[in-house]
Amino acid sequence: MKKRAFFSRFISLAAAVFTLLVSLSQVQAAGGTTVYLPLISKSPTPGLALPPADAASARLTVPSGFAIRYFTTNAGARPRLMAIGPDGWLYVALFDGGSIVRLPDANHDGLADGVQTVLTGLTYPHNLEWYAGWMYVAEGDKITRHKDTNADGIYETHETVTTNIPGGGAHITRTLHFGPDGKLYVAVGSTCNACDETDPRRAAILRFNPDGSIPSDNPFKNDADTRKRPLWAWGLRNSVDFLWAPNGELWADHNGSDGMGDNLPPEEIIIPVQGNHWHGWPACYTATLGVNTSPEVPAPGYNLDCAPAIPARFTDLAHSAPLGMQLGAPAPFPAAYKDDLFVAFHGSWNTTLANARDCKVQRVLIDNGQPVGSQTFVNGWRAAGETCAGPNAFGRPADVVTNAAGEMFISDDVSGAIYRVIYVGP
Ligand SMILES: [Ca+2]
Ligand SMILES: [Ca+2]
Ligand SMILES: [Ca+2]
Repeated sequence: MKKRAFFSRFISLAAAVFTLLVSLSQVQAAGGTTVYLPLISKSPTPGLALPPADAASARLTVPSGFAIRYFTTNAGARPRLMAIGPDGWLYVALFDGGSIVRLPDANHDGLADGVQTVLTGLTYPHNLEWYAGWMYVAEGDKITRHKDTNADGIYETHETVTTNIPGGGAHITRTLHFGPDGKLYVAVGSTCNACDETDPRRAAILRFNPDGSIPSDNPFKNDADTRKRPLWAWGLRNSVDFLWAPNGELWADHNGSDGMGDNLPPEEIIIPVQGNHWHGWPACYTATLGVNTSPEVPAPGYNLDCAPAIPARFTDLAHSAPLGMQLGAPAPFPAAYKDDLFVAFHGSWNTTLANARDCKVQRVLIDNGQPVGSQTFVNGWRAAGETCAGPNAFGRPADVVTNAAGEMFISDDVSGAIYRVIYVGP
C-alpha cells in the first residue's frame, strides 16, 4: 500500500482510538508491560517531543522552524527504505542485515525505544510494504510476504510471492509498492551503466497480482518469454523508489548514466511512468534541468528517435543519486509542505570535487499537483573536500518517510542512523 494511503487510513484510525488512549495508558502503567500505543504525542500542546541537542543537530542543517535529532544512532546493518506499519511505528529494511526492524517510540520522547527485529533470514531486503494483512518484502531476487499470525509483533509466517525477478547485476536493490489498482509493482535496475539489456526485466518496473501471478491486463501477459510477462514499463535505469501522485500518476525517480561528465544527464526525479511505454534509457535522457516539458534527447553514441520516450517532468543535478521518496508531510509541518515531495539524495561519488553533489534531503515543491521547483531541506552529511563517498562523511541519506503525527524519519545507509525531523515553530 502506498505510504500516503497509510496516512489517511491512520488518521481515521488515530481518531477512532483516541478515546481509548487513557485506558491503554493505565493498562501499561499497572501491568508494567510494553504496550504499543498508537503514535499520538503525549507532549504538551500541540507539538511533538524534541530530544536534547545531539551530534546530528550540531552537524545537520534544516530550515528555520525545524529541528533534527537522532531517532537512533544505529538501526542495524545498512538501513535502506522504511515504512510506517499498521501499528503506526517505523519499520526499516536492513539491506546488509537481512532483516526488518521496528523502532517504536511508545513513551513519545522522540527517541526510538529500541530496535526490535521482527523478521530475519532475508536476502538483501531493500523495502517493505503492507497489503491485505501481509508484510511484503522486496529481496534481491524475489518478492516474499510475511504475516504476524499470532499478533506478537514477530512475523513468523512466510510465503514466496514471485521469483520472476532477476538478481545481481550492477544494481542489486529491488523496490516494491502496491498501486491504487491493487497490483504489485517492482522496480529492477539495470545490469550495467549503459547497455542494451538482454533480460526484459532489467531497467524496468514489473507488475504482478498480489499473489505473484500475471495480471490479465499486462501488455506482455502471454509472451513466450515468461520473463517478459510481468514487464510494465522500461527504459528506467534504476528507479530506486516510486509512488502514486494524487492524480493517479505513477511517479518514479531514476539514477542516470555515468560517463557523461559531471553535468549530464540530469537526474530524473519525477518520471510520470506509463505502462507499456519506454522511458528513454539507455539511448535517451531528459536534458532540461528542473521543470521539463520537452522530449528526451539522444545520449552520446546513440542516434535513436527519442520522441517515443516518456520524458521526466522534473529533474535535478546530475549525480545527485535520488533514492527513497515521500510525498506529503502532514501538520505540524506548515501547510506549504503538505503536498511536497521529499527525496533522499545519496550524493555523488564520481564527480570532480568542484561539482560534488551533496548527500541531503531535497524538497520538491508541488503546486496544483505538479512540480514547480526544488530546494534543500536537510543537508550537511558531506565532509568538506570530499564527495559523499569520502571517509569523513557524516552519513548518507537513503530514504525519507513521514507519519500521520507529522514526524519525518530519514534513514542513513552509511552510518546506520535514523534521524527524526519535526517542526518546532516559526
Ligand atoms: Ca522513546
Ligand atoms: Ca508472530
Ligand atoms: Ca528518461
